[in-house]
Amino acid sequence: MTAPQRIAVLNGPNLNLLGERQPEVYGHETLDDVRALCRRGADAAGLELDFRQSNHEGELVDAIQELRHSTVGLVVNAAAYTHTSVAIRDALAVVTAPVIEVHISNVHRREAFRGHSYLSDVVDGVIVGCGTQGYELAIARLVRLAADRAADSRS
Ligand code: DHK
Repeated sequence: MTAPQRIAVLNGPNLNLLGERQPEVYGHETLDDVRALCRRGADAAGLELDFRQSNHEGELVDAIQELRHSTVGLVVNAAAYTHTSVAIRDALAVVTAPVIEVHISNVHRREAFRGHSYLSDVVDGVIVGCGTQGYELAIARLVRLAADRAADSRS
């Protein structure tokens, strides 16, 4: 029997404070609410969920390296590191599974420095400004890509 397939969701700095942090920008849902939302999407597709958050760049790099061959898809909200981290970009470039970058807020309607992402051109898709629903949309996309890949490998 093959092991259940896994989808991973990585969250960067300050996202542990969702619900408390600038609710006018990030909304009222907590990170646990986001985890539950992701779990529903993964469960519906029969996938395991690996959901993590770190405030530390190196820990995020370690997590991406650890997950690089072991997931069917990766959702990443690198938060502020999106706009600064060549290290996270380089780690994501090695991931073999599809990666979707998510931002809760519409980064293009905020300070100019948030308009640039070091990650967007090494990932497969980007979802911004859809609130926490962006995670749900990202998981739906990864499930679809995994199904397409499975169908391709059978043909
Ligand atoms: C989250 C953050 O913490 C910010 O640093 C980014 C992103 C935007 C979000 O919208 O999810 O600029």
